Amino acid sequence: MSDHLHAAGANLADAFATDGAVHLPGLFTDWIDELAAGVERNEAQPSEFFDDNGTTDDAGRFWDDYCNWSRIPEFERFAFQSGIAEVAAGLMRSDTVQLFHEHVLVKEAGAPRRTPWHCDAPYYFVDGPQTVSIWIPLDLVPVESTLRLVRGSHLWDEAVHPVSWTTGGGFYGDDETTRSGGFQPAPDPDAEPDRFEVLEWACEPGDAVAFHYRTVHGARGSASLRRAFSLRMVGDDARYVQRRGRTSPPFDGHEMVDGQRLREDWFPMLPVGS
Ligand SMILES: O=C(O)CCC(=O)C(=O)O
Repeated sequence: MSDHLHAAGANLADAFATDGAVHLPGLFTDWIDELAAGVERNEAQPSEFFDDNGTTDDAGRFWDDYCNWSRIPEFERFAFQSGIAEVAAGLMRSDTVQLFHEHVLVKEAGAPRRTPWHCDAPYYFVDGPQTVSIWIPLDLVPVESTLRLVRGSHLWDEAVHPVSWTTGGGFYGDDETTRSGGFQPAPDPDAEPDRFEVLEWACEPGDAVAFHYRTVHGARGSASLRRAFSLRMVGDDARYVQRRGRTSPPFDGHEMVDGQRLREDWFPMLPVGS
């Protein structure tokens, strides 16, 4: 697996730096069953963060949950034993890789619900040039329902204003949906194809799409079951950032302050180069 990455390592890291997203075919094929068992366990034993995003209709739910790796052994094994940290280190060009959290996103067959265009960084209390989420579909994903990413958007001066996925209102409790406070409204890349280039790859189960926390992304609904496991990691230069409102995940009582590295007892270092 690492051989695959090493073979194209420098090119991939260059593409990640320029585009803010890369497709890594077949990287985790050996881990599909393990991750699928974890997703099943997660659904049977949801956390307080489990959310069906308002999709209660029979057409197919879009549910998500996160921050469960320490109680779901399949997720913990994947984070520490799959070699994913090696991949993250290579892409971020970082010596260290720290686990932020994992996120499961499931669109049941027929789920009409889109994933709105957004970028993750403003929802998080950590930021920096070296960040990466690695999104791993566990099912065949046609291009119509795959993750869609705006090429180069991680380099924009203003991040996209964070909003609630269910209400569309300002995530920090603000009502602004227009440009303000260092944010810009979410783009509509389909309406302006000359302005925005969308990267989107049909995926086999076990492929991976790696993207920067500032890369704007979204997805359409899904005609077929689309289970995805996303592991969020940070590198050497990522630091705690005090946001102007709540964050997602919240991690209540963390006691970190602006400029600190994430505390290692909550956000463990992952093995790199072992
Ligand atoms: O799976 C999706 O539809 C969206 C994934 C996503 O937003 C993420 O992993 O940050």
